[in-house]
Amino acid sequence: MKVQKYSKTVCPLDCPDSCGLLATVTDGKVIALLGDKEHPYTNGFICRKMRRYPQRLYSKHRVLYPQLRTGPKGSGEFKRIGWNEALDICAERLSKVISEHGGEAVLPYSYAGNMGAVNRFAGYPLFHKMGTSRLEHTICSATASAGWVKQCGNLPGSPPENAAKAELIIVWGINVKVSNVHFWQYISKARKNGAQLLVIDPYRNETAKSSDLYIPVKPGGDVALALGILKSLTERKQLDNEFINQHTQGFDQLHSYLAQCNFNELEHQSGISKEQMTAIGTLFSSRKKTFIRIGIGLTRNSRGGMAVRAITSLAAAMGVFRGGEGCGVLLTTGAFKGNMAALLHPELAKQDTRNINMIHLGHALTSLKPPVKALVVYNSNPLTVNPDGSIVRQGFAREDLFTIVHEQVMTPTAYYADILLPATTFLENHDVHTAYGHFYLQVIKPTIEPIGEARSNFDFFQQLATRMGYTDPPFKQTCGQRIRAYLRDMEGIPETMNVESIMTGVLVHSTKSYQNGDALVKMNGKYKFVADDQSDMPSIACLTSADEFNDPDLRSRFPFQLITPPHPDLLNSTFGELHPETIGKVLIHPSDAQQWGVEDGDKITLVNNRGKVRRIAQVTTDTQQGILVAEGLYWPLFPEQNCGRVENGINDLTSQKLTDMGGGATFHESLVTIQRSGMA
Ligand SMILES: Nc1nc2c(c(=O)[nH]1)N[C@H]1C(S)=C(S)[C@@H](COP(=O)(O)OP(=O)(O)OC[C@H]3O[C@@H](n4cnc5c(=O)[nH]c(N)nc54)[C@H](O)[C@@H]3O)O[C@H]1N2
Ligand SMILES: Nc1nc2c(c(=O)[nH]1)N[C@H]1C(S)=C(S)[C@@H](COP(=O)(O)OP(=O)(O)OC[C@H]3O[C@@H](n4cnc5c(=O)[nH]c(N)nc54)[C@H](O)[C@@H]3O)O[C@H]1N2
Ligand code: SF4
Ligand SMILES: [Mo]
Repeated sequence: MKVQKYSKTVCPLDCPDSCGLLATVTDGKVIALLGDKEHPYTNGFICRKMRRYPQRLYSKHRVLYPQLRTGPKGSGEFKRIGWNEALDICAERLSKVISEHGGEAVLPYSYAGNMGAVNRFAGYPLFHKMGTSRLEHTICSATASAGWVKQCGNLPGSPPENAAKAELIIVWGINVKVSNVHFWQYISKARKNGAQLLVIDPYRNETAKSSDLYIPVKPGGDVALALGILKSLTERKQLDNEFINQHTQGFDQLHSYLAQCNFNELEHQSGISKEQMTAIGTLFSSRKKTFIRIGIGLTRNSRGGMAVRAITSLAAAMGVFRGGEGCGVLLTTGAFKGNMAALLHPELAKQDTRNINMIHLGHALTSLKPPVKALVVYNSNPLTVNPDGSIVRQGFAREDLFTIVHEQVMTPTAYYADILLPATTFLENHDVHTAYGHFYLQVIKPTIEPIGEARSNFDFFQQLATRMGYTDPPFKQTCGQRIRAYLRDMEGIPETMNVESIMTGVLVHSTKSYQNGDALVKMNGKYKFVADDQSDMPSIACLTSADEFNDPDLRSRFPFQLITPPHPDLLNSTFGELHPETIGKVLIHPSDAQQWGVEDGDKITLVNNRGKVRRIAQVTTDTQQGILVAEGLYWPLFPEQNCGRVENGINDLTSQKLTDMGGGATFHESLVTIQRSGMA
């Protein structure tokens, strides 16, 4: 007879929704994943990617046991070894690098393949102890956060549920229907009651297609657009003066700046006419209950931090931060604040060591001095997700670089490992999950036994630390002990709960989920139009110039602006192995297609000074003239017969240039040109 059970867990992927899941387990195998009906935000449904997760769990691409490289770097030729031998080799090689070159010659590389707090940060205690170089985790939200903090301090984002009662919802630089699907339920509710949905994005994405008004801003043109709307509202005296007087400071300075700003320049930078800016302003001022959902997408360019600053300044001047029914501004929720030291154990570090921005991985592996001699990768697939891919590959191909990769599936990065180690998935783990798109927290227990010889990040790093001879207390902790230490004194936990009750797996709603206005009052704070920190950035939101897009030398060689947003089938590069033959599409405007002799369905090559990549042209007015859109970080395994594995991906075209704030990546600011197939 079959034994069937249902188990609650949480989606571990780097998605704002952090869904509550219900796993169906038959005879020890997960056969289905559904949305938890008792999780108010998940509301019983999940995205199509995650419904396919059981396929990924048991896929032939899963890494099942430790392996040692036998062929050339990148060949994927390995032999099976045992965990004991693997740990011995790792400890021996890392110790040798440290004794010959110092701890800073070791670079840990990780990101958010697993958002569980313990497993995400599991490597830190060991790397602190070893005195390795430190990776700056800037690839995703660092710019957005820096822009937010500059103007809003530690103000949390509004509860997404507020949007259900809004009269106007502005979706700014986020493809809600793809990358934040559960927010759509509140948009739908609001629209049933007559709300308007305004979408601001360089291309008509899935969300824009379902909107009432779509504004095709130029990539990086959001500062000019936000300031243009604000200028027109200021001139027509339609600001929320009461809110400005009570809850903000420094508006006069922005007001003077706006007065001398020229509409021609605002139009030029944003691509949006003064009339349209005025129309948006009218919509804004006529609907008191406005909710603004700001995406991270609009920050992945050289004006990205400033864009968040300009949009929040617009929101503050219109009193949207007042909160209350239907009102709010949400970038990330900031729902809980746990004891990070209990995860990272910085006290184990004897001294500060050098910082390496992950965006500069290519540089770090090829030309940094003193060089990186050992690399430990977990929770990430840098060969696909990191910008300037061809340089990153050059680094990974170095014979003198010792590379450990701890992975679930055979990713492009895994191919380049010297030692490849099998990682468990969240279904095999113990952990705790918070979210950046809602206000819930939940502890998860393993749903099934580990598959093959997979081990969690936590177990791997604890065992490696022991092998290295380290005996400090953090290396003797169990996973449960570390979760408890993190939860102790966490901000946002209701007084009626304690660590042990949370450990049972109940759903916890943050006490920090107040309205923005309340938050300002509770935190005794004000929205600061004039930032009071001492950085070299301008103190108010203002126009700045683009980096790559304004470079005349590059523009004359590479006439198209390329943006590279997510695809609904992938989560960054996760799930790539389920699409082994997909090279992905690139959207091109019909007039560009005609001028360049490109037809719908043609395989074209996108080229720039950094690399080239092939994509299938989709000729459509969903994009603007001069703007190419390549959705999805595909890593095709077998694109064409006899072609073998393809190494390059869309990030061969993106650069190691940094954003204006927070040291983030300019994923949506690359110039390229087109070659048709055969010309490549
Ligand atoms: N299906 C799916 N969901 C995902 C992901 C995924 O890969 N696939 N990734 C997850 C992760 S890690 C993250 S960080 C989030 C990211 O999610 P988002 O915050 O949505 O950010 P992006 O995905 O970079 O881009 C979103 C939108 O920003 C637009 N955009 C690009 N440049 C500009 C600009 O200059 N101005 C404006 N106004 N818009 C611009 C893009 O065209 C795109 O429509 O999504 C998460 N969810
Ligand atoms: N061009 C372009 N590039 C981008 C983006 C873009 O919009 N455009 N988006 C960027 C963004 S927002 C982000 S956040 C980054 C994301 O970059 P990454 O964090 O690298 O994200 P993924 O591609 O999802 O790769 C995560 C990997 O971790 C593995 N993994 C999952 N769980 C575990 C675990 O428990 N243990 C171990 N050892 N491994 C695990 C998965 O199998 C997967 O291969 O990509 C960035 N790259
Ligand atoms: S990827 Fe996002 S929407 Fe899909 S199940 Fe996970 S948290 Fe939910
Ligand atoms: Mo991200």
